[in-house]
Amino acid sequence: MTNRGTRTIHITDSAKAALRTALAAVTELGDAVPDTEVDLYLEYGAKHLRNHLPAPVLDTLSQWRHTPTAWLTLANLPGPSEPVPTPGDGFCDEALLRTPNLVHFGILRLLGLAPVAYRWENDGRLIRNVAPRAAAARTLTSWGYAQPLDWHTDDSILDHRPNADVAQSIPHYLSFFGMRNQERVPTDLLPVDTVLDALPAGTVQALYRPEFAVAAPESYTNGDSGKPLSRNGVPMVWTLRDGNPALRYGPGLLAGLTPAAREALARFEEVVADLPGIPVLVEEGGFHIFDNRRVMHRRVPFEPAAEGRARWLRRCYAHGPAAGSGSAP
Ligand SMILES: O=C(O)CCC(=O)C(=O)O
Ligand SMILES: [Fe+2]
Repeated sequence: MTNRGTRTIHITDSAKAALRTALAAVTELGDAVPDTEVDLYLEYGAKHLRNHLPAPVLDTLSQWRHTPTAWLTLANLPGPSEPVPTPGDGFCDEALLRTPNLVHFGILRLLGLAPVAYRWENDGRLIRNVAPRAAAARTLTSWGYAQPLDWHTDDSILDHRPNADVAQSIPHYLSFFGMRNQERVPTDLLPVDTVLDALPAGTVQALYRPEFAVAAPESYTNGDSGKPLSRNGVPMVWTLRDGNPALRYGPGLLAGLTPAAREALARFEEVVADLPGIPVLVEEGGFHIFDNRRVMHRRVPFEPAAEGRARWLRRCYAHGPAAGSGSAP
């Protein structure tokens, strides 16, 4: 499958090889893993990417900081120096993943974004291994695989307001590094403006009103205390500072608090069910980022490849620069 409708930036084999060699020689990390010293990964990853990615690629990444597109895909980046099997229980030894971590965090730094973790999700770790876990097969989480993950945005229960504390805010971006995807299962994207264009004006207006309640997703049920379990009186749609419409939505998680809100939610769900979306295939060595407010995403059910070889994406949430600051860090 090709990434239809999206432009993938393909890194040349020679740039990939030079980057791999440079990242393998990084000595400054010591025993640091991203959860202990993320700044080192951001800094040294970005430094070597600046030295080895072709100039047009660096230009595209730096332009993106000023005019971020709703998603961006890169292909042919270096993975681990030795093959690492897909973890079967959701976690793995980060020390084996220095190269992909330097690439992943280095790109986030070049894009002017800050990685984010929530203490009640994924053991509070920055990187989520989006990989099948037999015990979670039927769950509606990124460890599940036997059920569809229908159109949603992540962490829609969190605060959407631009000045909210980052630790309590809806993640601005989902970034992925592809470890393997031989099953060729895409992540489908659906832009919010496509959805709003397909709805009557009155429905759109109702979605902007703070007349909805939102509940926590399944991935929150085993978290630490401090996690929010519901939020009342919020809009489903709001406007970002750059004028783009933003959305919070998860199947079964939203409820209208007024008849108009309930009607708008029902219309929204009817329309969304019929919209096709755009498949993006994150392959081995691929990097993919999308705006969790400007697009919804979904994943079809799939049959994982043999143990250790199953689809494995590494996901990290990220936030843009502080609201109103205008420039990236
Ligand atoms: O498996 C995927 O492609 C996406 C899973 C997902 O919804 C997520 O990681 O938030
Ligand atoms: Fe998701």
